[in-house]
Amino acid sequence: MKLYIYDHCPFCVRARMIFGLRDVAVEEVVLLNDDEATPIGLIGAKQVPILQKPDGSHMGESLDIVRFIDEYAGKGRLKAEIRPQVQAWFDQISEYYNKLVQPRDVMLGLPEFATQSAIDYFVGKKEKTIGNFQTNLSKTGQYLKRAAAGLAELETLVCSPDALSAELGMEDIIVFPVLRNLTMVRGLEMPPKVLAYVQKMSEQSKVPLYFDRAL
Ligand SMILES: N[C@@H](CCC(=O)N[C@@H](CS)C(=O)NCC(=O)O)C(=O)O
Repeated sequence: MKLYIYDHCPFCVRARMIFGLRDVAVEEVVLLNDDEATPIGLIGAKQVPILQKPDGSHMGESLDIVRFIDEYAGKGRLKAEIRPQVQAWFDQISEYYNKLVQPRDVMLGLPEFATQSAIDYFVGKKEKTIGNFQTNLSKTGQYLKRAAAGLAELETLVCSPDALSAELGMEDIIVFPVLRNLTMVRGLEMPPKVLAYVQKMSEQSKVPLYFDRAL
């Protein structure tokens, strides 16, 4: 199977996680961010992740890919329920998440931004939503304060380093990708249970963190 991704894409991390967690082999293909022809040719939309299934057909939508591979692997099933407090936590990160992460995405040397035109495509698109990247970078301190309050709430919801809830589930699939991306923000301090969870989930899912290149 092949999985078309961008490294920075949290929806792609959802899909990457299930391959790691269930130990299913996959070839990851990183597309350039301004490559519209490939995804549109595969699923009719400029969007990743895209999975090429064993029968050669293609499937989009991260959660559909997660459910498909979870069933395909045949090693138990992810718990479907998401606690309302976890959903509420996820819903409030939009206040600061994109503003902290998107300006940094293009500064990390990621393969989807290997060309200037790929960087320009992303910056042009995302600045329409969050505003100027440099301005957002200069406001890092204020976003970090909000992030710290959010992470303190999440700390009370972490059951163990192995899974957010008592067993692996969709909670992990929605929460880990955004925590993993926040590891690219220098100065962001994760409370101890959240940090242990992120490190263990990165190992279990085989999705690397960004701590070593945080900026
Ligand atoms: N609902 C989709 C959302 C996927 C999505 O929004 N992917 C982003 C990357 S994070 C994308 O491909 N955006 C188009 C672009 O960057 O031009 C899913 O869960 O797979």
